[in-house]
Amino acid sequence: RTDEDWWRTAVVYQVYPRSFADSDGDGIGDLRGLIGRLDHLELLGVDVVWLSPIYPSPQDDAGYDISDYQDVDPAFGTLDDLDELVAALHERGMGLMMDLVVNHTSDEHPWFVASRSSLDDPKRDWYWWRPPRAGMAAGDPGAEPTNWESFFSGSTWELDAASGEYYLHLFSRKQPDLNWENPEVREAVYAMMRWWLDRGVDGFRMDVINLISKDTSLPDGIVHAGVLGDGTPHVMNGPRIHEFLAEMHREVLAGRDRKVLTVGEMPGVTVEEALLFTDPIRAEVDMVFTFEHMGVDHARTKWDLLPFDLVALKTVLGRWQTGLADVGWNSLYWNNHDQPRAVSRFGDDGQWRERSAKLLGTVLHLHRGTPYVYQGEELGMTNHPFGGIEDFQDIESLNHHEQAVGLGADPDDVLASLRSRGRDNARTPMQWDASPHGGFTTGRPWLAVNPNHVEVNAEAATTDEDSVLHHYRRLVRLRHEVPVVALGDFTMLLPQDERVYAFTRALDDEELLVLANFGADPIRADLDLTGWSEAEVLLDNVRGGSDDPRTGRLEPWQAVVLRRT
Ligand code: ISL
Repeated sequence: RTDEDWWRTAVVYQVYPRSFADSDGDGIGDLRGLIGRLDHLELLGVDVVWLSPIYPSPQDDAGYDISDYQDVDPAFGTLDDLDELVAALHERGMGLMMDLVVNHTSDEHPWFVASRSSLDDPKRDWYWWRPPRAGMAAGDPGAEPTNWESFFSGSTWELDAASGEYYLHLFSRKQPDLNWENPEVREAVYAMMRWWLDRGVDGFRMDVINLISKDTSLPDGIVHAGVLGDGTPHVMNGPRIHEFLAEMHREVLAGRDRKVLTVGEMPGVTVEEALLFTDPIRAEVDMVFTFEHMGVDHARTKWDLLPFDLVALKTVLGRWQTGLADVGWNSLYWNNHDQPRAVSRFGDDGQWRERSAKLLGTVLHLHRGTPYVYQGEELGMTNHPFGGIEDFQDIESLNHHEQAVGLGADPDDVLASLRSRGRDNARTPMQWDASPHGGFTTGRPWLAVNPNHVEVNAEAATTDEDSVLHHYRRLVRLRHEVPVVALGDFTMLLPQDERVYAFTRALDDEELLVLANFGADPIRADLDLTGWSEAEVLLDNVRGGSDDPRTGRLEPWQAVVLRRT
């Protein structure tokens, strides 16, 4: 792939290796399992695979706590397996994007082990060590250097009794934050990235990369609830973030023999910031993952459930489309390993599961940007019917449950939000067939397979031309073959309509109209469609509907793409 801009028409598929395919029966997915399933990705037609972390890790945060950046965890396989995966993907015309987790390491990484070993170890300054708050003794309640709350509950500071100092961890206490102010840290990360590129990988998905520059004065945060404060304004998009990313680009990504694809995961990023991050002239990253549209169904925290609001969703996505229309580039996603399943969240995972899954795919893939498909999304996989707390495994859910119940919340309410929003929903094993454990493993899966695998599985979807899978395959093909899908201008229609998602795309003399009914009742889109009565129906998720969608009449969860020239 030599064309510098090939990625603008690409579709990325995310593999969460622990839950994709298990080749050796230990109940944990692995690289050989993935290699054995590449036909599925080739059928879908995706261009790039983003692989969630496979590095050696104590697995405190399912691999996002890395103890060695340049090896493969034995649970997932070996470096030889990784090389074989790269070769097998390249042979099929696909690329591999590695997960780059460099805001923090594991506390078991040799860098941190050295850093913690003594106050004057050469690596002491590679992490954020601070003494207790002035006038307080180490370990006193409130003696932490700031009042910040971790993303995974509790303080962001952990006391190291031996030295009497605290280290910063924005996530779990086993994920100490690296100190990017130290140039040796940056060079060590760049060297590691170059090592992976030399090995043949094609890109990086950069985990919480806008957290690497922090306000070094470490101010306390505002307390919204409980006793801990919100540190995020002081750690997100910090003062040196653009400098660090431009340096990384210069030191690692520029001047390679081929384009390296990059996407920065950036909680709290605004569209104004994203414009800077993705402006090609500035040479930082190709695109960012915004979280803004993931916030349309909750209040201050992800656990405070709100009903899904289509108008809010359109407002956010429309603003990102407009904001990055001339400069910069969008990423597009509904799902990843941190989010509940989109069909359960924004669609209808009961009677209209297949149709609403296709609708969601249509709406997303017809936006301008690079679409990401998360494993199982292409099957319309749903949230899991979790029971009690013993069914959950994710550290974010377990810590939140413990903290919230400890502070007196009603355990039933806490469980209800875990069932709706917990990350384990995304992490139940891939459903390959109707056999026990869905064909994911011959052993005992690390997390239970959704009982609906008997019906919802890749084998059944492959043979059914009408399946969600084949609909996604058509969406990928449209992006590759119809230039207006990848590159056309975007115009939102009916922004205040509570049921219909409607927009146009235009490139040269070609125009597309997308109409989608987010609901189980038929509806007529409130648009003047006189110019569209002769349009070609490029895609429709309803077979043999009773009305002509070119009139604007839409059946339950119907989504159509019309084309005119
Ligand atoms: O903003 C958040 C509030 O809960 C979180 O969504 C957080 O920003 C997000 O979870 C960051 O995700 C990434 O980094 C984490 C890891 O657990 C996730 O799996 C990863 O995608 C720490 O590495």
